Amino acid sequence: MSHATGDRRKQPRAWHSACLVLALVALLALAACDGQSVDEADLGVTVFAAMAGPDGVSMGTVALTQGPNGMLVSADLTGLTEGWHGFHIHETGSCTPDFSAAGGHLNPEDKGHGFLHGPNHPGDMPNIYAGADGTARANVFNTQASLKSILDDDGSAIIVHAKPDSYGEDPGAGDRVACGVISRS
Ligand SMILES: [Cu+2]
Repeated sequence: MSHATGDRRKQPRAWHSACLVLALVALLALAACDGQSVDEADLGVTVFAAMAGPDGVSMGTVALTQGPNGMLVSADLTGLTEGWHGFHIHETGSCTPDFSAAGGHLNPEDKGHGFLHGPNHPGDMPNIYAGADGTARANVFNTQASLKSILDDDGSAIIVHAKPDSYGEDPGAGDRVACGVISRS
C-alpha cells in the first residue's frame, strides 16, 4: 500500500516538471519572436534627439538609453505651451523640410495605436506636462522600443505635439510643435 501511495505522489511531480519545461520553452519562443531582442553591445548605450521648433529654435534634448528590457527615454524640454503634450517616437529620422517628414509613429510590426485601445506600437509614449514656464521633464520606460528598431535604415525622430494624445485609436494630438532626429551623438 505504502509503495503504491509513493508512486501516486511521484506522478504529479513529473507533470509539474514537464509543465515547467514547456513554460520555459514557450517563454524562450516568445523572446525570440517579438523582435525586441537586445544586442549585448547596445546595453547602456544612450542616443539623443536635439529638439527644435518649426522656427529652428532649440527646445531641449531627449536622451534614450537601452536597457535589457526596453529603453529609458528622458526628456528635458523648453519653450512649450503650458499643459499636456503628446510625446512619440516617429518612424523616420527627418524633421525637414517640415515635421511631417518624420512620418507616422514607429510601428515596425504594424500594430494599432493607443494605450487604452488595444495592442499598441513602440512609438506610443505617455503624454508629458509642461509647466507655466514652458519646461517639461519626464522619464518614460518604453518596453517596446529598442536601439535596433530606432536606428534602422531611415532612423527615427522624437515628436512633441500641441495637444495630448487621447490614448485611443486616433491619437488626436494635433500639430507637431517640436522635432528631433535621434542620433548617436
Ligand atoms: Cu506623434
